[in-house]
Amino acid sequence: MGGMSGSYNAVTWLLDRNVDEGRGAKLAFTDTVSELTYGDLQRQTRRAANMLRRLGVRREERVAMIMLDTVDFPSVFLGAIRAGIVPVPLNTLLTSEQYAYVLADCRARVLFISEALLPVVKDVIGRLPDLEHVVVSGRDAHGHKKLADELARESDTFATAATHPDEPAFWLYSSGSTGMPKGVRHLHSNLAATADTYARQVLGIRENDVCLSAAKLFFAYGLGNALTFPMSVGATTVLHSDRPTPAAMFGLMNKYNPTIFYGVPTLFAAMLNDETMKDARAGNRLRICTSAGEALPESVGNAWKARFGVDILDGVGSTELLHIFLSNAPGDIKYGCSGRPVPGYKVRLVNEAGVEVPDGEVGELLVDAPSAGEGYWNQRAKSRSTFEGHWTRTGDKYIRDADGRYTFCGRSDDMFKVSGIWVSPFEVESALITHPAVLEAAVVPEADPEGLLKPKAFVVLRADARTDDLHEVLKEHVKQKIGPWKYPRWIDVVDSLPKTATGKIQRFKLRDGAS
Ligand code: 3SK
Repeated sequence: MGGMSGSYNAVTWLLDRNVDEGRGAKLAFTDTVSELTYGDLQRQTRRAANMLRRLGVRREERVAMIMLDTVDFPSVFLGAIRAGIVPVPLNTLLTSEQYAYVLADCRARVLFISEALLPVVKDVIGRLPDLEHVVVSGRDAHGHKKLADELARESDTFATAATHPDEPAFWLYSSGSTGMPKGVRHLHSNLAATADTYARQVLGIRENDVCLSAAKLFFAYGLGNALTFPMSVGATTVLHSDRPTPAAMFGLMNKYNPTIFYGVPTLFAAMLNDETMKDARAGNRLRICTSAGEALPESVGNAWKARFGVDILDGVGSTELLHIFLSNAPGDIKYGCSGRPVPGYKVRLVNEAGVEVPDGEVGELLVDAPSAGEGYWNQRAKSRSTFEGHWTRTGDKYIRDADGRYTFCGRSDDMFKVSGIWVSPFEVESALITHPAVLEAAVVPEADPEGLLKPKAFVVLRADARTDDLHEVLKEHVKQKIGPWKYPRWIDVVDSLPKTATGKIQRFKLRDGAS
């Protein structure tokens, strides 16, 4: 990561360096309709930077992006950063009210939006005093500015803003498992920090890699997977704007032969279990898969390896820390755990008094990360309790074994005590899904008639599940697996579980009294 003293603009390092080093003609992004080489992308980002200046946006001001994964995403995101303007990519699955909140919160001057998503913000746009322009990516701008036309007007020369490595480059909103989203300010140096650690030292990413990410670019996991990491070495990314269904993923794998596939546990399980995809292959160049968002069940990791001959590196990251900080690594994989600290990241497990716990005891995970955000926008109390000097509190409970591997035990706020003993919903869920009838499970505390908390499970069954005596069978199964007091006293069979856009189970929505 050269040039970190004095001025440093992330786009110079991520994009211009590829052109300077002779990769101008190399394919950077394809979205199956359009393609951009590194040279094309350099020109597009310069046009985007000029356009933003023409629209009157000044350095450090924000522009929001509600954009599907097409080649327009990197053009806008990197174009803004080049101009020292701060792009704020937003989850494309929010409701109108959530957009109203977030767009007002970040005070975006310009909104870039994919045509298909316009209806959701139609009634919100007029309510935002700071919003001056809406620019639409797509064929029809519906009375707004059309991105392709705006870019075509601009020159492809631009003097990149001389930003500071510690200057905010972009924001990402952290959904968390409860409450309103919080804007995390990420710095110019943070992108290279994730590429130099996880991507280079764990994935061993290289120039001839072809990357396919099920997680979208608006999500920190997807942004690293499909933009920062491949661009850091001049590799190629395949973008996909629709839902990442098993059929879509297998289709792209066979068409583009990715070498790295970045998924999430639910998708890996769905790809393995889809009856119509029983003979599907994962292309012929796949060398590594990654998983994040929630812990990968051991059974899924083993089944994937058995079927495709490729390991899934399970890891954990956060929006606050930009990418993965604990991970399994090639040649050092233990399914069922999150692996070890990524080189460059330090971790501590502490009890409620802030004292480090020994191996074998559950503690909250704190991380000292080179890629930590500098705080939440306009949320001082929450910033202070999350970003504590060098250490960032993750809110995740972990246990470390004698080998130095970390296993997830649940969110701090999801753990509960049964008969005075901590129960990790995650442990009960993991036990449930080892039963052949269960596809997915979520466990929450529920008060029994005496007012004492006991585990309650919500399960999604596999299509071929036998349901005779199911409740008793599952209770007995959990008792056998993890101990008699942890079994779910109540089991509800449901069609699906509530999840965040990033695949985390929203247990709070299942708790007693939640509407
Ligand atoms: O949820 C995760 O594990 C994750 C991984 C990478 C980046 C961001 C997140 C939330």
